[in-house]
Amino acid sequence: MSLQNNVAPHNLSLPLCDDAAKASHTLVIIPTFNEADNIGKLIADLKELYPIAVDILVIDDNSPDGTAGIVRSMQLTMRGIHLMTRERKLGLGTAYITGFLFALQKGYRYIVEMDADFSHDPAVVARFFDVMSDADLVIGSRYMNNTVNVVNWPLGRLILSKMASIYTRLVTGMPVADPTSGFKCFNVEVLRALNLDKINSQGYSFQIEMNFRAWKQGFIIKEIPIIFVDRTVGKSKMTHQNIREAVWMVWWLKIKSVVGLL
Ligand SMILES: Nc1nc2c(ncn2[C@@H]2O[C@H](COP(=O)(O)OP(=O)(O)O)[C@@H](O)[C@H]2O)c(=O)[nH]1
Ligand SMILES: [Mg+2]
Repeated sequence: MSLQNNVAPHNLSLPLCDDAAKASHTLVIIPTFNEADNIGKLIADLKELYPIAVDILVIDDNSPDGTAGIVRSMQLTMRGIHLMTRERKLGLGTAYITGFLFALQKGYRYIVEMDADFSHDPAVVARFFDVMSDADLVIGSRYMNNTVNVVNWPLGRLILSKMASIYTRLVTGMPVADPTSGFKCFNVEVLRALNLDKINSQGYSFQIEMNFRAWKQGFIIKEIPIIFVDRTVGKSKMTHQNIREAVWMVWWLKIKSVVGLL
């Protein structure tokens, strides 16, 4: 893994940055694999909306389409853009864990997860903060109040996602309408409290596992409604393996919590 910010990955004893100004900032983490046609516009949009309040960290897995090069060129003209590159496609979960460790080391207070493909509207980032004062984790939810706010997904994928939400709630009891959503905002205290080294899941399970562990530790989770729009550029990287993993992972999490081994 090459780290452009000299960060040691997976080192949970990293000291917190004591720069008070920095600690009030928000870091938006964007994992990327072959997002060259999206990443430039997304960074530009975020920086236009939040020129100072938001820093950006892109975790790129050596995308063959040159995603990282686009980020590097934007770093020349814009502040607050960080890039970490990894040798190969290593999965969404480890990408986020790497980003969380960076956020902890640098002393960010709020950490946002966001996809690169414009399924998540950059304007919603500000809305997370309407709720962050009353919550430790805010999830951008497609399925609040028995509605479905998803645009342009094939019906099969929509049914699968909605069923996964119901299944997760039934098995775990966690009161979250959209547990697989990848658009969310953590207070840094949640990341500090969770044992990030224990989290091995990828894809959808990763989102479920983060929510479950936070919930079990007593952190307050709230949801805000979002409209999820399917990507118009590039391809989905989620696999059947990601779906299978989520099916057993919810049981694994439930059993571990029941026997006190979470
Ligand atoms: N760094 C990294 N990013 C990934 C990986 N898999 C997916 N992503 C990124 O994670 C985000 C969500 O993936 P996407 O394929 O859009 O998932 P979908 O919306 O569920 O179809 C996108 O920004 C992807 O580029 C991975 O293995 N490594
Ligand atoms: Mg997507």
